[in-house]
Amino acid sequence: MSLKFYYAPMSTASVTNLVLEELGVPCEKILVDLKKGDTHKPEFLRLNPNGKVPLIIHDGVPIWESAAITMYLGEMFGVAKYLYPAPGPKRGVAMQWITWANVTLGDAVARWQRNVSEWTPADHHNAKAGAAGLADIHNCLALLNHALEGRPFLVDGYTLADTHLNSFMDWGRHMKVDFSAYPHLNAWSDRCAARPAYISSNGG
Ligand SMILES: N[C@@H](CCC(=O)N[C@@H](CS)C(=O)NCC(=O)O)C(=O)O
Repeated sequence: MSLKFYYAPMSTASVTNLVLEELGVPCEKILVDLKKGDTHKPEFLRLNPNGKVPLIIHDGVPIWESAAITMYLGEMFGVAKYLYPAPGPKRGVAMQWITWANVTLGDAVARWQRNVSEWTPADHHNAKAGAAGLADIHNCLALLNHALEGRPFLVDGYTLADTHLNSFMDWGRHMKVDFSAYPHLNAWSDRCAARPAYISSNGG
């Protein structure tokens, strides 16, 4: 079995890094420099024409998009370790949360960031669109807080759906999003952060 993982620190690849840590699957990690434009070089684009990390190559086959990677790695390596549900409705619930993280929450995040952050030129900013993105982030966090009321994790015991979605919370805290109104979410996030894989991957 060969598994390569192309990553950059403080990027969407952090989600995949945590997933791989949880699974304990041996892989070759390949650091790419986003500032130097490594993901737009021909040798990288041949593997991922989308020009982004994360990218994994499993037994010679490139797979990109973090949600697909989490679900794929869960299916391949997570079921036997009770970190990903076997095929069936609970698998569906895990896929739902992973997809929701990238599509619904991810869209709100992208609209907020595009309109306020220093990574986008100031003349591309639209304050009202940025505020609407942030409001939608809070709608998502309220939904998640409600879903976690009275339950320890998203699907029965801890799964890679928790790993994946909690990684977005780390990013939100890094970006100084106010989480004070979401006690169930915060308690869940603390449970996720107590995992040995999480602690080791964060240098704790
Ligand atoms: N939808 C993609 C987003 C990946 C993404 O945006 N990666 C960024 C880092 S956070 C990247 O590689 N950017 C390099 C570039 O666009 O030049 C996923 O979830 O994998």
